[in-house]
Amino acid sequence: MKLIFAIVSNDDSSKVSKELTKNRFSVTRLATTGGFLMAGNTTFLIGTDDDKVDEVISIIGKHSKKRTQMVPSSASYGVGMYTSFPVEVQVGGATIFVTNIERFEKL
Ligand code: 2BA
Repeated sequence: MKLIFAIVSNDDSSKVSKELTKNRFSVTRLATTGGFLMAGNTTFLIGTDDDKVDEVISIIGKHSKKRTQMVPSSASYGVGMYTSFPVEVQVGGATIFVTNIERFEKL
């Protein structure tokens, strides 16, 4: 058995959740925050059989869009003056970790 952690943009999370549930996967959604952008995202926990991992990843990938976001950055002129300018960062589609589960119980 595997546990999949999938970090998805909040904009895609409803669709991802709906599609996983429709395909009979059990899903837990956590409200999380990215450490770089400090923006909300959604982390899905999905426990599933080894042979279903690719199907889960394919569903998540199909419904998670890549997008760009502007974030403020700063540069120094070397004379104690700083200026702020926006830089483009690419976010998503999804960041996925797959881990082994030693034991699974539902009591
Ligand atoms: P954030 O940490 O808010 O990162 C948002 C996007 O900013 C990242 O998109 C990446 O393009 C960029 N970024 C992140 N850290 C950076 C840094 N130190 N310098 C420059 N650019 C940086 P994604 O890679 O698609 O990540 C989306 C979200 O997935 C992340 O939000 C974070 O919540 C999570 N994530 C990504 N990689 C992770 C990892 N290795 N471990 C844990 N969480 C991760």
